[in-house]
Amino acid sequence: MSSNLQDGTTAVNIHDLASRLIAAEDARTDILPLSYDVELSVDNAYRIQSEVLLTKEERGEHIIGGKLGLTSRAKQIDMNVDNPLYAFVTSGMLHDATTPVNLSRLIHPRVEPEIVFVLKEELSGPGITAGDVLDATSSVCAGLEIIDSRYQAFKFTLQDAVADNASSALFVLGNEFVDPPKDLSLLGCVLEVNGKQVATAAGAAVCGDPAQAVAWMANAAGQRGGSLKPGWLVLSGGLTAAVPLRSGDCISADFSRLGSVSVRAQ
Ligand code: 0L1
Ligand code: MG
Repeated sequence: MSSNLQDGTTAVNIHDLASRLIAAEDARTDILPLSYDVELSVDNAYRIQSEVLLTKEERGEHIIGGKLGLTSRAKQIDMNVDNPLYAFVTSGMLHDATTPVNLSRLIHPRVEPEIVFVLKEELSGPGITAGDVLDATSSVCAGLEIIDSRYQAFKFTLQDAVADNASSALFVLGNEFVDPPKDLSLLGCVLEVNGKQVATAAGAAVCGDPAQAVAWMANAAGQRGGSLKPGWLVLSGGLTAAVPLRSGDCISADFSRLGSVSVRAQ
């Protein structure tokens, strides 16, 4: 379904802009950000994101969860924004950690460690707190997200990133699913590339507390009529900067309490 909306002085065609992103993903070719020639509001960026997801659903994928991006204060300052952004993950993005990622499927992938929530109850904003998130969570586990912006050199505005479903591509999960600790901000993480330590972080890197990040998504999605569903996975945001995934790499993240998770590329 296509719709034309007035965005400031610029007519925005949601369907056509979503098609640019889908075409880039299909062709594994990076493109100029949409903001290069279109003025986009955040609301219209989320409409483009929905249209991108609709295309994936028409192709047989289904939404299995949510994800947050721009959750670190450093990244927010970089982008001159005060809030994270949210997007959704589909069945086609869940990658089996024992199978190497085929890099020919991707443009310029990067990997970041994330704490992943498994929900047992719906979270529907407004008014959701970090405590509500923990109550609605059956378990948490270690994850690695493989992001792959459709934009050249990962250069974009907040609106561009929202429209591009927050650079989503693939993600892998660890094997240990544990009851959510009361304070995820203290959870430690070590990121290694080919056995070499490249970054360390604590859960607090994610909006001060990853549960707070998930609460933010429930409230922000609630404003647009959405909610986080029981059974969904929620990738709460990268704990460290994302590192490039290159042929032959093995990237692993070791979390206190959650065990480790790794991904290889061929
Ligand atoms: O998952 C993420 O943190 C991605 C957020 C979108 C922007 C980016 O690609 O860094
Ligand atoms: Mg991420």
